[in-house]
Parts: sequence; structure tokens; C-alpha cells
Amino acid sequence: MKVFTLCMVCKDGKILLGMKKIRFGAGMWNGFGGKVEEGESLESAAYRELEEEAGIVALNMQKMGVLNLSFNEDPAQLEVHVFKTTEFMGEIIESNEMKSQWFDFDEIPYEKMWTDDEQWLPLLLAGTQFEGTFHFDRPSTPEYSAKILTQELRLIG
Ligand code: 8OG
Repeated sequence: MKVFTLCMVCKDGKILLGMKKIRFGAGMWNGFGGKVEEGESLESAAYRELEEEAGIVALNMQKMGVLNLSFNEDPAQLEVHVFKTTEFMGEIIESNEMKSQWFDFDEIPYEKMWTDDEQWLPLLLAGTQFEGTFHFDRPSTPEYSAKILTQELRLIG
């Protein structure tokens, strides 16, 4: 089981997404996050990854949900803890790995995101907490959108 964080930055009716330019996930838009390190709390990892990838320091970090992801053609099982930040300090940076851009909520590029995001991101934007379990054929790449074979999405609270 691999444990990840994912932080969605939302401000003034817009969401900040990062386009990874190189390596794994290149060509897809996503929030900011990565692998939780040994001995690190989920929340600390979320703050750290956001700063590393977008250059900003979050002033709040709200837990919104968890995604349990598995694949038919890949043994990987991912647990992704999803957070929302609405206040931050610093300037958004563009690195050679990642280019960030603000999107209106009605212009989110779901066709260039992980397939499950269209299911749960509207809940996060509406302030609803969730737990999602998605089983895919195989992991998404820029050339291939993973097919959701089974899914269960539970609203919390
Ligand atoms: O460190 P690395 O870039 O490999 O971390 C992967 C990031 O991708 C991490 O923030 C978690 C995130 N991620 C998944 N699966 C999914 C998913 O289905 N949807 C979205 N939006 N992000 C995901 O690992």
C-alpha cells in the first residue's frame, strides 16, 4: 500500500492545478502532493509537498477525503489523502517539473486529469467530505485514460 497526499488549492472561485512537464504523470493536470515519508503525519506531508511543488506555504489544510485506488493490471494499491487549502503565503513558482495555472470551477480540464477526479472533485469544491474506492483497468497516462471498472463514493457528514 502506497500512501500519498493530494492538496487542492482553491481561492476566489478558482482552483490551482499543476501540469507536470516531465516523468510520471507528465501531460496531466493535478493538485499538489506526493508520497508520505516515514514518520511523517499526513497533514505535514500535505504542507511539505505543496510547498515543494507550487512554492507556497498553506495557512490552512482541511482534510476532505480519502481515495482507495487499485488496478486490474497493476498490483499497486494507493491510498490518497485529499486536502483543501484556501489561504496561503508566497508566490506560486513554475519549476522545470511543474507549471501551475488557475482554472474557474466550470473550466476544470477533467479530460486531462485522472478519470476519478470528475467524480469527487465537485464534492470537494462544494465543501463535502468523501471516501472513494475506485478500481481501474490500469494507471492513467497522458495517452491513456484509465477506465473505472468499479467505484464506490460515500459522502461523509
Ligand atoms: O510523487 P508523485 O507525483 O508520484 O505522487 C503522485 C500524486 O498523484 C500524489 O499527489 C497522489 C496523486 N494521485 C494518485 N492517484 C490519483 C488520482 O486518482 N487522482 C488524483 N487527482 N491524484 C492522484 O496517486
